[in-house]
Amino acid sequence: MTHFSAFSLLKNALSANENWRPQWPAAEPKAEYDVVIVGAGGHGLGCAYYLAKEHGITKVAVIDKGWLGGGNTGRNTTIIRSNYLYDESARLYDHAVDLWEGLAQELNYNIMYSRRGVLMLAHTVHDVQSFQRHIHANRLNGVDNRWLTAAEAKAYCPPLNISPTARYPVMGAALQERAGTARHDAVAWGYARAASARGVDIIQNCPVTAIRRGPDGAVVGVDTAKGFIKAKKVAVSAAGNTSVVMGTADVRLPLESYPLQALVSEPVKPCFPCVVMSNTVHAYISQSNKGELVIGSGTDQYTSYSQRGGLALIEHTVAAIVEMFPVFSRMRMLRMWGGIVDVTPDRSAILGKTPVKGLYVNCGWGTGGFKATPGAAHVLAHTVARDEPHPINAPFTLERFTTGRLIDEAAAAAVAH
Ligand code: FAD
Ligand code: PYC
Repeated sequence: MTHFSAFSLLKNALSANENWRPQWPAAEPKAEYDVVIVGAGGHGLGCAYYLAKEHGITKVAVIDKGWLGGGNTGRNTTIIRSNYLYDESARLYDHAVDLWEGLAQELNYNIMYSRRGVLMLAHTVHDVQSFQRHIHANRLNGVDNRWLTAAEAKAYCPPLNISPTARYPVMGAALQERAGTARHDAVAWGYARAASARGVDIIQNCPVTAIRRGPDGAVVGVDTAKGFIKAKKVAVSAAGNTSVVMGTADVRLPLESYPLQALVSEPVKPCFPCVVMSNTVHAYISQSNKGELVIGSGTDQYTSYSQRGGLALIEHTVAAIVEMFPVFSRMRMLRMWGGIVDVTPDRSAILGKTPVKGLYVNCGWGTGGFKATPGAAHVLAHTVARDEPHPINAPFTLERFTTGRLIDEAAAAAVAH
């Protein structure tokens, strides 16, 4: 693997950039692995990387039905933050933010992590109370978050319209300065390259059709489009398709899969310094390094596996964006797309062991799992390697839906998300 450095950039520039080696080889499945990971998104690839690096487990295959990063990892709007209400969530997402900060150096790959700050706008008295509660809870957990008045929010984000007569008047905002964005594809590519360099096989265009269990009920491997692959352990990290994959092992999960859409504008010069989210109107916006405004909305109202959403929702989102940022009213939109997000009843992830020996699951990230990528991957690797949860993911069990020990971020946010 070529090490990226000023020297290697210069050397390759002198040969017209024609001598770069492939970043990872295309692998064909072997007959057997210690661990098979279903899903080559950021979470699955990251898990493979940490299994190899921190636990010395390198007989690992990451298998994807399509191209790596082609699921939600490559479709998301890249917002990273850790301002969740509950202690369990704060620990998990802040662990991820800690890892994001050093990830480019760790992977020797420019993942373009940008600490540009995330502003969450309050438009109602209820929003004000809810965000202030979040701020207090976050600060008790050592997570940075502070309250801004409407004028302070405008000073932080000059294009924001704070007219009190607006349809969605801004009554203030919660600001997490440590939050920001990263380049989504680069996260998948960086983990893939680093995992492959440690011996992991990355197998693309190979759907896993079933998880196979032996006579004692334990996992014995996976059936795939390229034949059966024996495995001592299987970890499923298949986002919106998780319930389908896990169903083949007779494990039922409390998941619903919904389309979630986003869109980008034509590129313009840098004009938008941070990320702004408005949960109440289901619209959020940032500017990519290419200059496009990256805009997203809430989930569609119906379950689907179609990877595209309805136009009505996007129309509503764009109308809200134009009210909050009238300066963008003449921008042209370039393209829109959708991903399938896996939503749990309490809007928190399921990350850990399952009732089936040797089978692990990482799902239920819904609309918000990109920010968790390094943290989730790190604790999933720990769980798979040791067959016991890391203290950070210990509360994120499947059993909580029978014991009632929920981590109810849905109720905490008081918006559908
Ligand atoms: P994925 O990247 O989806 O990877 C799962 C992989 O499993 C896929 O590549 C898929 O092809 C593969 N797979 C599925 N079934 C099979 C099978 N049978 N066999 C083999 N492979 C299979 N989160 C944030 O934190 N911030 C955001 O701003 C944000 N914005 C979003 C905007 C949109 C439009 C969408 C759709 C999501 C957004 N999210 C956001 C959520 C985030 O993208 C996901 O939670 C996260 O990327 C999930 O990562 P993953 O690696 O688990 O899943
Ligand atoms: O979780 O911050 C988030 C998010 C923003 C857009 C989609 N998810």
